[in-house]
Amino acid sequence: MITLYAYRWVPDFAQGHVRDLRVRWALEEAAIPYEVRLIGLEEKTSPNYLALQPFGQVPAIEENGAKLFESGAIVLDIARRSQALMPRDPGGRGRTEAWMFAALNSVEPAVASLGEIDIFAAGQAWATQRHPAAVEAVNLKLGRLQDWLGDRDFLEGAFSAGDLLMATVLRDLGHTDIVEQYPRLMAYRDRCIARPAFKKALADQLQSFEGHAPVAA
Ligand SMILES: N[C@@H](CCC(=O)N[C@@H](CS)C(=O)NCC(=O)O)C(=O)O
Repeated sequence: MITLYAYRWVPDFAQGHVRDLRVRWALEEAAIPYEVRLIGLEEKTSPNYLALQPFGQVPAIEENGAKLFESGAIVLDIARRSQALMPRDPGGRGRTEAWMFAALNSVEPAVASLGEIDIFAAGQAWATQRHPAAVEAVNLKLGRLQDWLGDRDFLEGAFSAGDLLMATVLRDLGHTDIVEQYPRLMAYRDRCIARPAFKKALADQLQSFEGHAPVAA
């Protein structure tokens, strides 16, 4: 049985966006059962946890003694087990992997940079100055992505792990209205997150925070 490590609690802005969501979603799509081990934020840098996730982050998984970290690597591992996330033929596999890398390495950095500016550094002089260029960088990626999508429902025919990761990255722009400026991209994101597996994964992550807020000293 896979054990997924996730946080017991995170601040409101992060709830529903913590990256164990990607793993939960992939496991739901693949219909692979799993259990969740919730850790406190203070536990993420414990020697035991660092042996599992060298950077003290979530997600990480353990299965029969085998450990894996990085949401992309874990989703890839799950995708390799299920045609619900990745076709069997080498060409189809390659295209799925390319879109997984594209989501995490070509689109997510621009999205994360804007999130850093808007959420973590809001109001700071450097952030205000950097904001227009960060928005432009996101627009550049989203425009290209929308062009690629054209009339497709998904990036490559059927839904795959590439769509799963791309949709989670697009969701992280939820504090802005940028995706809404790209109607086909917005429809694509909404098509992905309308999937029952996503809804279950999201509900499960949100549910895990309930009753776990830190008590003020
Ligand atoms: N590249 C890593 C990033 C993981 C990551 O940033 N995790 C966040 C939660 S979404 C975290 O644990 N943050 C706490 C920290 O960095 O100390 C992955 O995709 O797994």
